[in-house]
Amino acid sequence: MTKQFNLVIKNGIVVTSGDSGPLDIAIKEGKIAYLAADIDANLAEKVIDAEGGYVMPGGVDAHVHVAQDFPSGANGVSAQCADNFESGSRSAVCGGTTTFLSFAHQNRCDPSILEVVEAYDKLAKESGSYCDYGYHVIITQPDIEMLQRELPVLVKNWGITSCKLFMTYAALQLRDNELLDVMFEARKLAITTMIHAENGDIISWLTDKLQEKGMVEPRFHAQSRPPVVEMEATSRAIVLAEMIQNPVLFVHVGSASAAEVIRSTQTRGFPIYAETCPQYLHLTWEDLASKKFHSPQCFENAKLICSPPPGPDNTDQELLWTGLRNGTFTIYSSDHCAFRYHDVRGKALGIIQHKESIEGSTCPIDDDHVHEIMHGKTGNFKYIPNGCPGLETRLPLLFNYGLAQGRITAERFVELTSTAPAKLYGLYPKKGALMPGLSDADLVIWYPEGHIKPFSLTNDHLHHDADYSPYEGMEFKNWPRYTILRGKVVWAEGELLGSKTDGQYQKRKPSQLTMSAVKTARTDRRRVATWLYQ
Ligand code: DUC
Ligand code: ZN
Ligand code: ZN
Repeated sequence: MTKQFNLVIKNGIVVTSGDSGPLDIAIKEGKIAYLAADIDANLAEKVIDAEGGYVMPGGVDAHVHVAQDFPSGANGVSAQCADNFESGSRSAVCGGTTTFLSFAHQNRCDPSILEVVEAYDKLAKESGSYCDYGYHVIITQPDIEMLQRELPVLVKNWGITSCKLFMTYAALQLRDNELLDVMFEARKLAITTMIHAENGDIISWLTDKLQEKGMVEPRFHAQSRPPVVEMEATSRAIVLAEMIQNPVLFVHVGSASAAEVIRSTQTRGFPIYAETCPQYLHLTWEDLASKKFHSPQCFENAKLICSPPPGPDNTDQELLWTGLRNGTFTIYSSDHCAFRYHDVRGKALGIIQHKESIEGSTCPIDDDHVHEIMHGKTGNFKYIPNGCPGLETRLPLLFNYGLAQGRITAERFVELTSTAPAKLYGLYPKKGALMPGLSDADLVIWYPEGHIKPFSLTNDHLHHDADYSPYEGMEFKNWPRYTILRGKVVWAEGELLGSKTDGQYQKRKPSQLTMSAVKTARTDRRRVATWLYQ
């Protein structure tokens, strides 16, 4: 006899961004069907006993880099992400994430962002995905005619309703007038503008000064970008955004001073959104300068290089935790941007390109030579690709160090990791919610407290293709026990059950958070170019 439900989850503490309580969940045809205090197990083909553990909407990681090349320092060699769609998504589901958004990256030589998206989509289709996924676009060549022609198609045909702009990196950086050009076009279509806010000119100037002084080891990367660099760019982008009334989202906010500017703008009433990431809550300059690795000079410190860098000490960390609690931060994402350490197109570029810049292009750049080259060398931070792995550890870190330590509530955990990113990027309520009939049955179920023996993380626990994690050695007392994607159990008690044909591309709607802001006309003539919209 056909059963009424495909799956019932019993005895869990169900948590949404608004409420939590002891409820059972019934799933039918990939959707949440029913939530009730006691659902009869006989009605289901399969039953999972959550044994008192938390049951939450699956993680939505809104900031992930997979299958992406990054223009890099010398000889035209680009850095390459450690993960493609297959390995990135595999690692996602093993860490409780059921949807991620990654970046289709326009290089300056690409005249069409639609072609960039088509090529990126081909990579996704070729490799397959264990979880659902969607794309943002990175715009580096904002030709206005191209934007006016292609952005509407991007929204209509692809459901891509967000773009990322850079205020740093020579190959990516937009001038203020170019930022305005994109924001102006994006606003017309309710496309969410994501800003990488660091002042590229200050960074280049400080980098040259550090090089002149011979301060080139990986640890000096952070000195080339002190927090004021992020704070200045954040303030400038807010001025631009407010002048044309286009709400923006600041990605990977790493410093308390940038968070303060964001907070005060929000308090003034202009809607600004912000994201922070695990690296800013768990790493500091001190980690980059030896605490984690052998010595301050050690090239291994390159493993922790990301942009913006983490703050100087844990004062910033505490203020960022406050920002997660008080709403300054709308979302918490991984910014998973993994480069293999032992890889000629990964972190090893920091040694290889440094050597080439000194000796000419005689350096062998094949994998056989990487270990040899890296032995005992310090390299140069300016050639090291910026980014760290973190897709699989994103939820466990916030669970163990945020929720379990009382820094955030369970409801806020769900809001930051799932509901708010779904709302911000047009996936809600299909994703990020447990609404009967409306929401996909994407779930993460945690172990009940004390159920697993605390363990110290090693890279062997993880399922990405990176050869390290910045969080190796940290203690975990809980981890996702089950991950469920549209009703299918894809991860269960340490076993990967899903397949790379499970994931589906997600066409997105406009943001639910920024839309209301776009409709609110303000009249402060000191800040707003009101005539633009008359
Ligand atoms: N920005 C990102 O979003 N990820 C890694 C590197 C960077 O600069
Ligand atoms: Zn960035
Ligand atoms: Zn990123």
